[in-house]
Amino acid sequence: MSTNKSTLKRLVDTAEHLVERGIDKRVRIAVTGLSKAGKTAFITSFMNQLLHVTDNDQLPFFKPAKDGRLLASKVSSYDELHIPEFKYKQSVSYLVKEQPEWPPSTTGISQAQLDVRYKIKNEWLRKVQKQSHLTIDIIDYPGEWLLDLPLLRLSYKEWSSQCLELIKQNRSDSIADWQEQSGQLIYQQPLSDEQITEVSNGYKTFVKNNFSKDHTYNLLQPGRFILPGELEGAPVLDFFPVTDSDILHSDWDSLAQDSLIKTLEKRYNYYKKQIVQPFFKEYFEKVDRQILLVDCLEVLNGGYQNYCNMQFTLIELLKSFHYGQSNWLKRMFNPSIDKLLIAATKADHVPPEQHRPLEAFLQDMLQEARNDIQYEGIDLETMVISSVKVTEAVMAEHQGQKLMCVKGIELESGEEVINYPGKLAEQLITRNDWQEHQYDFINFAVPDNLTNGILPHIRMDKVLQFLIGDKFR
Ligand SMILES: Nc1nc2c(ncn2[C@@H]2O[C@H](COP(=O)(O)OP(=O)(O)OP(=O)(O)O)[C@@H](O)[C@H]2O)c(=O)[nH]1
Ligand SMILES: [Mg+2]
Repeated sequence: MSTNKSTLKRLVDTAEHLVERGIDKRVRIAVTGLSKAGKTAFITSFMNQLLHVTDNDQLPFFKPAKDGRLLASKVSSYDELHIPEFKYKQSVSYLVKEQPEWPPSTTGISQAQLDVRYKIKNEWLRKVQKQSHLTIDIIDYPGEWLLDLPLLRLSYKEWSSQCLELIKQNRSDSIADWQEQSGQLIYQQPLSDEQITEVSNGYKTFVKNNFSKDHTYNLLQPGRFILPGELEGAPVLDFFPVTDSDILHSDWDSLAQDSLIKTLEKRYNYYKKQIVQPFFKEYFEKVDRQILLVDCLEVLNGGYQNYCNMQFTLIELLKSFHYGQSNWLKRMFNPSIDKLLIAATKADHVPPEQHRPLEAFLQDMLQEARNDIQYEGIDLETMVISSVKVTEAVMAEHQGQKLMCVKGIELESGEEVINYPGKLAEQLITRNDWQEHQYDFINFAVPDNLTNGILPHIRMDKVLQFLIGDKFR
């Protein structure tokens, strides 16, 4: 009798083990986006919606929640102890405190881990086990560092040529200073470390100035030149591109190892190998799902050149993440991203009737990349979302016409305003298309009424459904 019992128990244990193995227990999500795209706000809201999943009636399109199958969720302590924890509580407290603010810009890496317990739906699996859990990993990092990803594909010469092109397109005073300084260098001869540091500092100033200048979205690299983090002042950041086209087109093979050009090339390769590669290996290697957040509104405000810059930068970034078998990153790190969501963030700046044209604009901007990725058989969607909705849509008079506008607190003035940002065109491809349209998107502050704990949003339920809905089987 007892033998039968123990056999039965063993069988049940084995069946449960098989069920556990058959269910995905873990999903790692890469939140990608340039600086200020809204990554931190997104992660905060994503966690907030899930942590309130049992009392959250704002998630009609997140099926497992709607079906009442999500039982509980909690922030769990992270098992990779060397990575700092994402400060979720602190992030939410910025939004809900007495004088609310947006959480500050990110300066280092942190990781969040959420556990969700749920009722199993699959009737076969349910015969053995009623419940399971899913662990969700998300990382947050400064957008600037993402800009280094494409460097992994570029040699020093290729990177220098790319820099030269970007400099030609985006002339500025600070580059003129640096070009004068670097124009005097004799690349075929050695240069002292002190002098290399000096010229490199000039290049850093140019990169920093240009980066912070009204979101020009240039692919200015290295990202650590803009935000060095713990590498501030480290010699690994002492290099710069060659932007002299004669030198660029010359043969470097015969140059001495201690020539300036070879030294710069070595430092560039060192930076790639010691800084960029480990960063991406650690944080993007095991990614299952990806969301790319795009701030289309800044671009619409900025005009044609900004549009071209952002388009180029995002396409380069997405290329680095290519999803098919032949991809370099896949070969190197073997990631397996099977779903990509490209989302226009901050949709609460736009009245709802303009969400569709905004999505069309986003689709158009990334048409080429979307085609390539879809070709690889990846599940790809575009959406227009707001992680934290801080405005409301109102009908108001604008230049003698009754129009749908958005009402909120203007960030700059702290005053309540009604804003009509302009009529979004679905296609803004040529310079002429851009000249016909003027946009006026303003930044909104967080109102002081988000105190009930659940952050208002636009389509975060659809985001949850797309990114993790299928994991609750
Ligand atoms: N109205 C509105 N504004 C948003 C929303 N999400 C982000 N913002 C605004 O965008 C700013 C930047 O958002 P973050 O989440 O800090 O952006 P980030 O991508 O984390 O930026 P870095 O950490 O600098 O890389 C915020 O301070 C807000 O002003 C949103 O859903 N609605
Ligand atoms: Mg951030």
